[in-house]
Amino acid sequence: MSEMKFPDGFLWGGAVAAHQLEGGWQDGGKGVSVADVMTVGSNTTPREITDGVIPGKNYPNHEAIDFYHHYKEDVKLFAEMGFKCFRTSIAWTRIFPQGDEQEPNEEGLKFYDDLFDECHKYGIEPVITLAHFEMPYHLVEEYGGFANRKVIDFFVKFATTCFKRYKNKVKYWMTFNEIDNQSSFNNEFMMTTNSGLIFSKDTNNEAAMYQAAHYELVASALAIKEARKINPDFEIGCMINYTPVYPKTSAPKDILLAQRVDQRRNWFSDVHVFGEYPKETEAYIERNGYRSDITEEDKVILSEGVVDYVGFSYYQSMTVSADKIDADHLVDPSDVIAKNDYLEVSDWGWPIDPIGLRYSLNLLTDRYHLPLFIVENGLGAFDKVESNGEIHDDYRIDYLRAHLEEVKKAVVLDHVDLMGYTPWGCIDLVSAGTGQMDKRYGFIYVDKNDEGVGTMERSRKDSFYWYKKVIESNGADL
Ligand code: P53
Repeated sequence: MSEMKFPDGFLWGGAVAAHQLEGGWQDGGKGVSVADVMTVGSNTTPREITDGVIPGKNYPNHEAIDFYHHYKEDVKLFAEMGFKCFRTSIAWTRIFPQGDEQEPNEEGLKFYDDLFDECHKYGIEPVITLAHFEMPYHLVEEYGGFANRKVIDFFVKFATTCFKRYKNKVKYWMTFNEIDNQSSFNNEFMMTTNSGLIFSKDTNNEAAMYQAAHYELVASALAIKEARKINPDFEIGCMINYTPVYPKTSAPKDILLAQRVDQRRNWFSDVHVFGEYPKETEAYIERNGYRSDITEEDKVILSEGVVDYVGFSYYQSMTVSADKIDADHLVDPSDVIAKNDYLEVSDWGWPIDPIGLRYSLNLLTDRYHLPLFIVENGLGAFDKVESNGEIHDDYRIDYLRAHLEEVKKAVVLDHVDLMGYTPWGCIDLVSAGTGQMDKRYGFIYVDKNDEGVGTMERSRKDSFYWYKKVIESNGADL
C-alpha cells in the first residue's frame, strides 16, 4: 500500500464552519443566527434552542475560538501542515444580518475577502459552504424559516452576492451543509439547523420537513443556475451526511428495511444530482399528502440546477433491525437503529467504521457517476495536555489513518474519482451537536473548555505532525 499515492492535485486540507469557530457574533455588523440561540449541551443533554438570546445562558458559538480575530495565525498553521485547501462557510448573518435586507453588509463581505486573500497567500484554495447551520434568526422569527417559500429568495440573494463578490477567489462551492440531517425529523437540532424550523406541538414534523427540504432544494438549484452565469468555471456541489445503512442480519426483512431507511435518508442527493425526486420517495410523499406546494416551475428549476460533484461527510455507518418495525411501517429512521456488534464506538457513541468509507465511496460512485469530495471525517475525542504542553492524540491518528487506508484503496484500486479530503475540525472548535469544546477533532489544540474558560492559545498536537507528513507524501506515507 505504501507505494500507492493519491492523484496529483488532490485537495488535502481541513474543514470548519463559520459559526463553530469565528466567534465575534456581534462584530462587523453581524446579525444573530440560529447558532447564536443554542446553549451548550453534552453527550446526554441536548442543546437548548432559546427564544432569542437570553442573558446569563452559555452560548458557546458567540465567542467560539475567536477565529474572527485569530484567522491569520490559524491559516499560517494550516499552511505549515501543507494544506492545499481550506473548507469553511460564509456566515449568512455577516452578509445579510437579518436575512431580508436589500443591500449586503460591506464589513462582512470584507472579512471573507481578507480571509480568502490570506489563504491564497499560501496557495490554499478556499472550499466554501453557503449555508452551514447559520440561518439568520430573524428569518426564523419573521418567516418561519424554510417553512416559507419567501426564504428561497433570501437564500438565492445571499448566494448570488457571494458568487459575484468572490468569483475570482473561490472556485469550489457547496450550497446546504448536510441537507439530509433533517431526515431525523423528530430531532429539533437537525430541523432548526437545516431549515430554521422550531418545534411546536401542533406541527407534524415529518410533513414540515418534506416541504422545507423541497424549498431548500429549489433554492440550491436556483443558486446553481445563477452561479453558472457568474462564473462557468465554478465547481458546485451538494453536501450530504453520508451514512451507509447496514441490515442487522441477512434476514430479508432486515435487508428490505435497510434499503427503506436508505431511501428515507438519501433522496436529497438524488434530487441534487438527477434534478428529480426518486420514485419511492415521491410515492411516499404523495401517499402521505406531504409537500403540497410544488409547482411545475419548481420541477424545471430542479432539473436545471444540478450539481457538479457530491461533497459528503463521513463519520459512521448505521445498522438497522426489523425486529420491531418493518419496512412498510417505518416512519422515523431513528426508531430502528440497532447495535453493530462488529464495531467499536467513540466516546460519544459513534460507531467507528473505516471500511464503511470505502463502501460509501464505491456506492456513491456507482449511484451518481460524479466526482466525490470527502469534506468531513474525523474523531471527536477528549485530549489531555501533558505537563510539557504536548498532546499525544494517537487515537485520532489511528482513526484517520485507518480511514485514509480505505480511501486510498477506493481511489487507487477501485478508481473512485475523489477530489479531496478535508478532515473535520482541523482546529478545535465548538461541537455542532453538543456545543462542547471538549469534544475535539483538531490537529491544533485550542485552550478553552466547555465552561468557556481558557487562554485561547493554539498548540500543535502529535496529529499535526502526522498529517503534515501525509500531505507531504501525497498520501504515500500514512
Ligand atoms: P459534532 C451530527 C450531529 C450534528 C452535526 O459533529 C453533524 C453530525 C454528523 O453526522 O454534522 C457535521 O460537532 C457537521 C459539523 C459538525 C460535525 O458533523 O456534533 O457538518 O458542523 O461539527 C461533527 O461532533
